[in-house]
Amino acid sequence: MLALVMALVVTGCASDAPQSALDPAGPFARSLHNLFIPVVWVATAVFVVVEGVIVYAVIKWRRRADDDGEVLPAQMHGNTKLEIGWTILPALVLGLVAIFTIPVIFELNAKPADALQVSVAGQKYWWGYTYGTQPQFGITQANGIVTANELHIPAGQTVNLTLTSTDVIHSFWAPRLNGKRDVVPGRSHNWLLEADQPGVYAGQCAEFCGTSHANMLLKVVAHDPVGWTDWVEQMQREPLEPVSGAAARGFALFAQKGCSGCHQVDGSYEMVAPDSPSAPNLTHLFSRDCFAGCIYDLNDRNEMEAWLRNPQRKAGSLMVVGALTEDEIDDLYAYLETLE
Ligand code: HEC
Ligand SMILES: [Cu+2]
Repeated sequence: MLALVMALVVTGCASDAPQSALDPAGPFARSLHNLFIPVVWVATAVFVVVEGVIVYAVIKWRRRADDDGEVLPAQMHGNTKLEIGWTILPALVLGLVAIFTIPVIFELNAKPADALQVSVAGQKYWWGYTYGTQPQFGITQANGIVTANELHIPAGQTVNLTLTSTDVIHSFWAPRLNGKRDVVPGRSHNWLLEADQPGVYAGQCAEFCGTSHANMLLKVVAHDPVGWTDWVEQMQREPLEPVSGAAARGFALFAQKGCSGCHQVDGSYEMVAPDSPSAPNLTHLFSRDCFAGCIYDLNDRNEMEAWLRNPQRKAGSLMVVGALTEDEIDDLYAYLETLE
């Protein structure tokens, strides 16, 4: 029993956990944390008092060895004072918790107009992000910025996410920056994020959404002001269509093999087939570090080639392609690499 408890306790600990709500890195996550910790202590106090009384009673009034059981203890039913007491006391405790909780609910549901606005689309099994034109954040391009899986934000600034889904219910969760928010088809939910410091913050889909739910990770990349300007500039640059060599062959294959039926590349391939599953916009694929729900390393060429060979290596993936030869894969890779 003790070994089991110890095992549970030990698996609950990691000194370098990248995705811990107990290590808040921004004001919204901190508000939740500041609520969570005192409530845990209140709950602990209640637990100790209630369990203490139970253990005391069980020991004090246990059946003794010399008790033959012939004389029953006094039988009683109900104690009005006690029952009123243990109804009112928990109500008071919960009322106290509510006093601190309610302002945080309002804080987390605010929709600050001066925040960076990003639309987030949860889909099987990846995250799509669209930033509309917002000159105050450097985004001047008429069609904004579209990217996937990695959400880039300026550090120290409030970001207002608008969450939508076209398939099933997902949940957006970047624990060090805020709690979870459901992403529900037919509805639009708001959620705030803010990171104090530049850095990379891990997250994931937190609502079971199908076979590859566990492979639907995300990353929030918070930039310092210079890094943010650079990123925005890179995202607004239109990639050049390759004119010769492997990349040009890959560019042609991108249409021939049906990739352009699902994937958009701004300026080159802009019409996806109406019945295709929604797929990540690849215009600036190589501005990212991870792909396919952030489970593969984009800087590892082998991972990308393995993906093109068999996108079903991610269970339940909605990417379906016919068999490609190794030469075709090399050419496609050469083209994808130009999308930075
Ligand atoms: C039937 C639609 C469809 C076709 C056709 C298709 N893809 Fe995909 N692709 C997807 C979907 C959906 C994903 C996201 C999968 C996931 O993460 O679960 C994806 C993901 C990707 C990614 C990773 C992008 C990212 O940022 O996560 C790359 C790269 C990619 N596809 C390249 C290609 C290439 C090259 C072809 C043509 C050989 C192709 N795709 C054909 C639907 C498609
Ligand atoms: Cu999901």
